[in-house]
Amino acid sequence: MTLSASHPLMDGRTAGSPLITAYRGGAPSRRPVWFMRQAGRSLPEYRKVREGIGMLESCLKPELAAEITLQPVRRHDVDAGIFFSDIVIPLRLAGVDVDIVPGVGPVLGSPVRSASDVRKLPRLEDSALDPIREAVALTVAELGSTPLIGFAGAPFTLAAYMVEGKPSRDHLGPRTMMHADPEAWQALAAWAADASGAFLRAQLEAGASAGQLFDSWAGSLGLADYERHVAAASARALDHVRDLGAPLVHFGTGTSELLAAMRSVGVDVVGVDYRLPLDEASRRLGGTTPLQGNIDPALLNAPWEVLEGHVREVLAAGAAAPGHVVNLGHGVPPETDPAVLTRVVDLIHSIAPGESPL
Ligand code: 1CP
Repeated sequence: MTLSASHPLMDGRTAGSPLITAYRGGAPSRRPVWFMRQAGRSLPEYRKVREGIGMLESCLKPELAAEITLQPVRRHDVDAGIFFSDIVIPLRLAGVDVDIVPGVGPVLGSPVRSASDVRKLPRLEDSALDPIREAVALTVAELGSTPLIGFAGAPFTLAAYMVEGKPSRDHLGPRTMMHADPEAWQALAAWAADASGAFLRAQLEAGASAGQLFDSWAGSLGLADYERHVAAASARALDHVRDLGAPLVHFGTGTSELLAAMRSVGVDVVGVDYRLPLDEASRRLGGTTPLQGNIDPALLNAPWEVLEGHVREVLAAGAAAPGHVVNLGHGVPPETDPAVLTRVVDLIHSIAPGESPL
């Protein structure tokens, strides 16, 4: 199957945009930039519309989710919207008892610790994804020629919450399970892959022009564990959407040693965190893969001259790759001054593609 003729990627709206052009390794008309977590607490207009509404509830109100997705695009002139949702939304839509607790993060009523817990997981029904489709359709109608990026959590990162029942530092639960009870692990990873795959497919079919798989916590895995116990499930999540032909991005943090393995699950673009310069990341990938990243979020709070110097270095290092979409090395910290983000976007757009940033 492919996307419908009226989809933004097919009807001429976004296929030639700077973002999609760079994701496909072409020559964009300006340097594309967007920020992970560009929607959210750094914006006063976000805090205002979220007042008194729970995080997951706000994701399931289509008008509100569309409005929050659009806020940073209007404010910063970024080259993409990222759909306002969360990686645990497919769990909630399947009927899993999960909530996002303010100041904590995703919390499950019953952690998934055994093969029998996995067997009890409910199926995600296709119709449950309707609020997501509706929110995406409202968003892309407003975005016009600016592409929307859809996303989903990779099975390991989702399982990190499902096994522990809450955020953790070292993700010991899932890392123990993959060795101690590999069958239960495989079943859990397959369940998560199918839930995330269906969530991403709903967004792409409804109008998103690219998809990003977030394996935020993959960096807690060694390469051997990633290849043996995790990569196949991430590939399975993406198998749900490959036929649509939209560019696919894979991102994690602390993944400097995993970049090639993360590419080999079958993606067009690799997202790099702030730890590894992009020229070195590109070298590790044989110079053939477009990259996304990797301004250090810590520097958003540094004096402008320091931040500007760093941004210019990121642009210079990114020239080593066959395509570069500028982003942060992880999400926007909530205390970031939004005016600084706008200024970073203006700086990046002021340096023509091909012009030396240094
Ligand atoms: O009330 C709030 O504002 C809660 C903060 C918040 C927001 C704004 C959470 C809770 N999720 C989100 C939205 C969100 N989550 C987006 C869309 C908006 C955007 O990027 O502009 C996306 C892409 C995510 C994805 C997500 N959720 C990831 C992967 C990206 C990453 O940051 O690594 C992860 C790991 C989550 C889990 C999650 N959701 C929320 C929190 C605080 C966390 C992390 C908790 C932890 O383990 O430390």
